[in-house]
Amino acid sequence: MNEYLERVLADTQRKNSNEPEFLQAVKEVLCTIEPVLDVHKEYEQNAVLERMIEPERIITFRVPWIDDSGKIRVNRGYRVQYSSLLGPYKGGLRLHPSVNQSIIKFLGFEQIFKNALTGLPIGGGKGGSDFDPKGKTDNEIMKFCQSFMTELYRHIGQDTDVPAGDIGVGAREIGYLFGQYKRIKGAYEGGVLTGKDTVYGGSLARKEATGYGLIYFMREMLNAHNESFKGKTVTISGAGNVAIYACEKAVEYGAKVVAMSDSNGCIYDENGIDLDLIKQIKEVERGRINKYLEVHSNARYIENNGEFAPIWTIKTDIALPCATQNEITLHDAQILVKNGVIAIGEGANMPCNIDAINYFLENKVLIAPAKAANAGGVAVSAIEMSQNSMRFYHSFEEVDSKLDKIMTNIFNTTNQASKNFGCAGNYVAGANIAAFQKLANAMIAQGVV
Ligand code: NDP
Ligand code: 2IT
Repeated sequence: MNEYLERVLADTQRKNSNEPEFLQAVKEVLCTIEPVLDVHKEYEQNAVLERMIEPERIITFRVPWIDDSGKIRVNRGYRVQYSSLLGPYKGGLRLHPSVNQSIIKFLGFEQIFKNALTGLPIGGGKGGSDFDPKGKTDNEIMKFCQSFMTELYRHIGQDTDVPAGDIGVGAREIGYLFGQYKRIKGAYEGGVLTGKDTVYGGSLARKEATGYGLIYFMREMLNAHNESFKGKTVTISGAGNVAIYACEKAVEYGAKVVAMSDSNGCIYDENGIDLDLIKQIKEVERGRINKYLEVHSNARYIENNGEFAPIWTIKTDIALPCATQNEITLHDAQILVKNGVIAIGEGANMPCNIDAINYFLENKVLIAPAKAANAGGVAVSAIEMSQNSMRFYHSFEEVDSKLDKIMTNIFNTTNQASKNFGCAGNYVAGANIAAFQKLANAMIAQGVV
């Protein structure tokens, strides 16, 4: 690393020493952009990195709500408005007990790069709460969402900040949040949230977008290396929104998905996962994945032992981490490589830690990096915003074909950047470099603000 990068990294570490996930995300970017900074001295002269790393604004707030037994509960809410360089702040809301400022900041930081890669007019932000949706009734989810929005509403708007879903937030939660926003504002601002149900303003293909987009990106990446999904074995962690639709499209392209998981354990079905059953268990019943065995007794269930995720010990050609951050460690990467993995597709945000990424790169495993590969969700969110502004809807096929073009374009941009800066085939560096340059140039153009 050059002197500028080292100084910025040291400053960031000093100021955020209690935020490990945030520091990890920053470090991953800083480790890859040196070739750009060597050529473009104006970035250092304009303090581009210092400004890019510091969020424009962080909002934290109290979220009190009353559970079904009448007890008062209190959670902490967050919205990090990271960067408005390219458009309104845009990014999801995560509801999970692990949520804290470090996690929301890492997600917000990555979001600004991802959104830049889409080529659409969206800045970056992220939010959420340490509220645990597991085991809560519909009524409790609604109470929480209404209280959360009663504070958040004053900070968002269709031209300022547009939240959407992430872990624990899907169409049900977005509906409760939207209803409360509309009630407080007394106006129908359709584009203030995305991921809405299609009955009242959501976009067709938003639900499928992140998973399908991941597979479109990987199709291009594999193709560039004379490979494809056809006949390949695939394992997918998670069984949520991203995992389910990645599975659907991978199977459509001729792959055999043999394993999926949730936070308790994974199922292995050598006949190929029955995705309709997974959708029934996860999207309809909101149950645990081991229910799969009640229908397919031939399948195996391997419970998490607490330390390593069992899914990465299963032999596979392609692994798609689609659950959460840091789910693939160096230990997991070593097993995957030993078992002959050829490609990793990051459906989740920051699912591979830095040691795992380096190990994959050293062993010539292709990596589709999260900031590029899972950008399909936010891209269709931006298309949802444009439909809300037009007061007009596209068909499923229209949105899906726009998504395919955007993902193909992101692959081409990423690939080209990796070639231009001497790291051909390293798409982690390519994505960081392409996004960084776009943000840096916009920042210089807009002056010191
Ligand atoms: P969902 O809530 O729909 O599903 C999350 C899945 O991951 C569940 O199966 C869940 O299991 C599992 N999971 C969550 N947290 C953990 C954990 N700490 N340890 C183990 N397993 C866990 O979320 P999404 O599918 O929407 O999101 C998955 C990932 O994709 C996240 O990293 C998110 O940031 C990223 N992403 C999402 C996008 C979107 O459009 N939704 C867009 C781009 C990225 P369990 O039910 O047991 O908790
Ligand atoms: O991480 C992500 O890109 C998302 N959770 C989706 C964000 C969005 O605004 O659709």
